[in-house]
Formats: sequence, structure tokens, C-alpha cells
Amino acid sequence: MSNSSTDPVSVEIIDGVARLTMNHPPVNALSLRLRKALADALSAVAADPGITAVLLAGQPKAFSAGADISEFGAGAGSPPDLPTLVAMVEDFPVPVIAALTGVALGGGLELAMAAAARIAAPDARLGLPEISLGLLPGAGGTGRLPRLVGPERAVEMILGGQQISADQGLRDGLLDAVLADPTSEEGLLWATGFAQGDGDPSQPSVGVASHGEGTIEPLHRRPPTRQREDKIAAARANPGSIATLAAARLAKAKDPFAARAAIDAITAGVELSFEEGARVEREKFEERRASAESGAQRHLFAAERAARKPKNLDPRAAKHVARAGVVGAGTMGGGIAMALAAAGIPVTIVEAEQQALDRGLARVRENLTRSVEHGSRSESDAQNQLALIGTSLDYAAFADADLVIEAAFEDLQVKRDIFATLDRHVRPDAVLASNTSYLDIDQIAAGTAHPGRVLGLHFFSPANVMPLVEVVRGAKTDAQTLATGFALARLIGKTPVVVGVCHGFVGNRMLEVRSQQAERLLLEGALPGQVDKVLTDFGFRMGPFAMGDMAGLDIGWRNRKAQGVKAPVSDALCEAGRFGQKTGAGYYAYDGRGRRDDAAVAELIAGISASLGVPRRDISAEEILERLTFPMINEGARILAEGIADRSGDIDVIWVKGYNWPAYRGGPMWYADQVGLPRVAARLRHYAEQTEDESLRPAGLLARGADDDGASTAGGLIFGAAGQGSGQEALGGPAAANGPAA
Ligand code: 3H9
Repeated sequence: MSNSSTDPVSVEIIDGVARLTMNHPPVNALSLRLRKALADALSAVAADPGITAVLLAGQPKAFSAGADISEFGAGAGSPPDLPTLVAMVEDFPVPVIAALTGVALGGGLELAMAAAARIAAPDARLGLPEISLGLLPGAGGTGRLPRLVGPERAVEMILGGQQISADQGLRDGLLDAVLADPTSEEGLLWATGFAQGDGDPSQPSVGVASHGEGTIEPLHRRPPTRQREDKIAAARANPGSIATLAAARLAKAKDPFAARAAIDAITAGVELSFEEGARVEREKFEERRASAESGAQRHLFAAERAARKPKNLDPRAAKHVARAGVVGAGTMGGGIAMALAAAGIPVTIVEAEQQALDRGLARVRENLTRSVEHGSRSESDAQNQLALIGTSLDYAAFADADLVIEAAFEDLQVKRDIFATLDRHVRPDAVLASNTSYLDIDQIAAGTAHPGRVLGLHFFSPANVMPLVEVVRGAKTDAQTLATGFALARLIGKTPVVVGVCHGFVGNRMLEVRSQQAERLLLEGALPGQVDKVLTDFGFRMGPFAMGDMAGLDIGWRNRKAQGVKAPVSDALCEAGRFGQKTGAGYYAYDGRGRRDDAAVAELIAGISASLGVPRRDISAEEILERLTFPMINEGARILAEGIADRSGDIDVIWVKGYNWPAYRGGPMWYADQVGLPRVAARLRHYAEQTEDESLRPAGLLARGADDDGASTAGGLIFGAAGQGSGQEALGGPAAANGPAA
């Protein structure tokens, strides 16, 4: 067997053990090329009678990240498909030992689960994340995982999609040993020992090592994974138990379609037989793979990765942030400080008054205590995090900060004053960021002597939890500042998206358009509960009115008053002291957190409609959905045309990560392509006429996209182009072709 450095699989024979190493950058995705190479290598090894065991290895960063996602667009897999490869491993004439390093995810873990044994490096990460792509494991994972770890853990891992550590894998029974170096000598020895034990049950397996508290069963007597029934016996004797176990997770599932399909496959594999489960799994996998919901989530996977490579941003220009500062100890400031400290960055919060600092720090403590109680953080992690947060009343405390984030009151003058002060106190090379959600970064920067070092870092509330950060590039923001802000957001585990300066940037600018339509719908005849229900049926966790009540209506009211803008219903509620949940009444009435429709609100709205002379009518769910989403798409088209967002996929990432747009609907711009731009444009024209609101007329980019789309028989993906293109680029450009599926 000859190997070259470009072969996706290399084979070495060492003392009777064949080490097969997958080398298919960047993450050993099981594309057709790798599958073929692996099948060929396994066939060649099977024909060699001198071989006693196979060590199946990958690269230090990835054993394998699973099936190749980019192949999923094109239908059934080209042979050898992944289930065939998995069966080859399980039925191999000599034991195959999977040596897991880096990530073993999805199809990668499914391959490993079919092996006779699994050994892993201490920092290996294991998981079946298919659910976050709108899929379920499709190569035997729903049947083998419960057999290895029991149904309860299997349901958690498959429906949660999260990665687990090697230690956890060992405790769960997914791994047989954790070794410092499973792919090298130690692993080879282990494989030899396993094979010897396999040949002679009276001999203990040599080289078998365990890590942590895991104890190892007599490996040599073990049947193939698909035939193991010890851990599923109880669930099999108790039909319906899987559905019961999964009920809570199903209720919370981000993609209920994929979750339901996964539960069906696990149930069949446990309650019927492995083979029956595999048949159901394959059928459901194919159904989900072909679904719009999975297409949307695969688009988001690509869009998120594209957003990590913003145009005109050189990541090498980023400066390391060793210490940070935050101005303001309010909810946002405290949340941002927590997010920084959670990533190990020491941070100082500066406030104008001691009381405000005390209040802020108390809130931080409360949040940390709660997360310890919920088990999302250990007590010692919480203490370490707290120890990294310092406080001061003096801007001089920022003298050694590499970056300071201002999270003060949303008022331009207040912010300009803060930046002018910061400018005098920080090092000349320190980056200055504003957490403004609407204001003009250029005007804030103009008040400083070094506008090049100013940018926006718009976090979402609660900042320690929400993943999105809009990284706002000002007209004068220099390359180092932008790269540093972006890198910091990534370092603290956020999803940064670069945007340009305009009122509300991308997310809030589009939200504002939706809010205007929501108000308008109330005046024309809808009620809050009806509008909210349309959006929750669409997949949002909450509708605009429930969300407004939760956030508090008074903030928007104050802002509108400052700007001289009116929102008749919301204004009237605030004038009546109904600020939302915190006052027990807003668009809804509240008993604690329980929400109910309120006849007084219906009456109030009807009164306003009458006083404004707007006739009330029945409004269909379809109109409500179109009136809420199509103007957002229109605004998105304007945002693209103005260059405020680099790509339509960036807008989708912002709405999914920051505003709870259902991932299985791909984001507003993806959704527009699914509806079809000609329809979106036609309905916008209709609503512009119906409501005499000229802002609803299709924006130029949308109108042109609709014309193109209408003319093409194949349909357009005008915004999408796989999520990577800006609107202009994508116009006329067909969607990227996909290769064959796994
Ligand atoms: C599956 O397995 C189905 C089976 O059950 C059944 C089949 C029949 N495919 O994220 P990164 C690319 S479904 C293709 O930036 P990181 C990624 O696009 C699959 N490409 O790095 C990027 O490309 P680029 C289940 C993939 O270190 C590059 O690799 N598996 C795949 O932050 C680097 O990725 C998953 O869902 C893939 N599977 O994170 C795992 N994975 O440089 C999905 C990555 O051109 N992947 N790429 O932008 C991940 O979670 C992360 O990528 C990973 C690395 C943790 C692996």
C-alpha cells in the first residue's frame, strides 16, 4: 500500500496493526473522496491476513466533523455512502479501534460507534450535532448511541446536539479509554492488547488504560455495537418511555420537525430492532435532508462561517486584548463585563456613582449565583469570573486597558462626553467601542482626537447570554480597531457580524420597520394576541407585543418623545402607566409572569382607531405575516444596496442570533428567496397602495431581483447565492451547485 501526502487516507502497518489515518482538511468531513479512500483502504487491509487490528485515526484537530455538509444539496448519496462505510467497520474481520482526537461529530462519531472500541485524547470532543442542521443522525447513530450510553443520555445528546468531553464520554460508556496519545504508540499498544484479548478471552487485554473513574468491562467478549442490548433492555420493556424522556426536549426544540424525526428513529431502534430503527432513521434522514427546514439551517451554517470573514477586514491586524474596561454598570454594562470575565479577560467597570456600581455588581453576583444554581457554571468558575471584574469611579482605572466598551445611557451627547473623557485617559493605542444600539458612531467618534480607534460593539440583552454582536465600522474606524473589536467578540464566544453606520444598524433598523407595521395592524383591526400568535406560529419564541411587554414599553416611549415620533397605541399604553410586565400590564395583563389578553386594551385600541378615522376590519393571518416580514425584507434590500451589510447571509445571521428568527426559516433574506421575490415585491406594492404608505414600495434591489426571478424558470436565490453574496453580486448569479450527498 503506497501513500502520498495528498491521499485522504494513509495506511501504515506497525507490528500487525494497520493504522489508517484520515487526512482530508480542514476537518475530515466524510465527502465522497474520503469515503471512497476509506472504503478502498479498509478493503485492502481486510485482504491482508497478517493484520490483527485496525487503528482508525484522524488529525489532531479532527477525527472527523461528520458528513460533508456541502454535499447535502444534491440528493441521495453516491456510493459508498456513509451507512455502507459504517457497516464495513462494524463487520470488519479484525477489530477496528477508533482513535479519536479533536472533534468526532455526526457521521464521524457514527463511524467510531461502529468500531469494536473507542479510545480518545483527553481534549477530544464528541457529539451528534445533526439537529442544528435540521437533521438527525443518518448513519446508525440513533440506534448505536442508546446501545452504548443508554436511551436517556442518547436522547439528550441527539436532541441537544451539544458536544461532550472525553471524560464525559468515558463515564457514559461511549469511550473505552482516554489516552494521552491514542493515535501513536500508546494507541497502537492498546489496539494490540485489545486484539489479543479478543482472540483469547482468558487473557486480560493489555495496554487497556482508563482515565478518571471509568472502569473497563472485559472488552474481548463484547458483541458489535448494534447487537448490544444491555443498556436498552429497560426502555424496550417499557414502550413509550423514549417519547416520555424526550417530551421536555421536544417542547424546547429549535427545530421541532428534526426533533420529532430523531425521536421516532430512536424509538424504533430501541423498541423494535436495530434494523427496524436503521430503516426508520434512513427514511427520516432523507426526508429531513430534502426539507426546506434543513436547507435553511445549512444555509445558516455557511452564512455564519462567511460572516467570520468580513470584507476588508484583515484578521492579522487585530491586537490582543489582555485587559478591558466597561463604562456603565447597568444591565448591558454588567452583562458585557460578565461576558469578558467568562473568557478570562480582566475587566474594570467605571461608573459615575458608587451606588450605581454597587447595584451593578449586585446584579452580576445574582446572575452568577443563579447560573451556579442552574448548573450551567461551577461555584469556582463563578468565583473566578467575579474576581476578574473590578470597579472604579475614576476613568484613570482604564489606563492599562487595551479596549474599553461604553455601555451608558442611549443619548448622543452623553456618549460624546464619555468618549471625549475616555480619549484623555486611555493609552493612545487603546480601542474605544460604543455599545449603542441606534446612534451614529461617526458622530460619537468625531468628539475624540483619534476617531480611527472608535467602533461600535452592539451587544444584545442579556449580553452575557445572547450570542450576537454587531461590529459597527465607522467611516474613520481603522483596520486595527475593526480587527481587534471583531477578534475580541470571537474570543469571548460571540457571533460578530460587521455592519455599517445607519440608525439602528442592521437588526434594529429592520425591527423598527416591523414594529411600525405591528402598530399599524392594531389600528386597522388586529389585536396584540392575534399578531403575536402569527409570529409564534411562524416559529418565533415571542411575538412583538409580548416581547415589548417583557423589555418594557417605557424605553421606546421616551426615545420616541425625544425624537418627536408617535406610536399611538404604545404611547397610549404608556400614558396609562402600562409599561409591560414590570407594571403588571402592557399590551397584555399579567398575573406574575402569566399573560392574558386584556379587554381594556382591545377597547383602548378601538378608541384610537376611531379617533384617527381608521376603519377596523378582520385581518387574516396571512396578511399579518406578510405585513410583518415583507417590509423587513424590503429594508434588508435597502441595507444591502447601501452596503450596510456585506452579504444577505449576514442579515440572516443577525436576525437568527439576535432576534430569535426561527433558524429553520433561515433568516429574513433566505425566507424571501423561499417565498419568491416576485411575490414579495407584488405584495409590497399591494400593501403600499392599501395603506398609502410609500415606504412599502419594493426597494430597487428587491424590485430588480423580482424581475430577474420572475423571468427565470429555475427560480432565483437572488439574495441567497448560498448566503455568501451581496445582493448586487448575486443578481443574475445562479446558486452555487452542490456536489453529491453523503
Ligand atoms: C452528518 O454527519 C450526517 C450524518 O449523521 C449522516 C450522513 C448520512 N462538512 O467551523 P469552522 C468546514 S451532518 C463540510 O470554521 P471551527 C467549515 O465550513 C454533519 N464542511 O472551524 C469551514 O470551512 P471554511 C454533522 C465542514 O474550528 C471549515 O470546515 N457535523 C464541516 O470553528 C472550518 O470550520 C456537524 O454538524 C462539515 N461537516 O469548528 C459539524 N464541518 O473554512 C459541523 C466544518 O471554508 N462543524 N466544515 O469556512 C462544526 O461544528 C465546526 O465546523 C467544527 C470546527 C467544530 C468541526
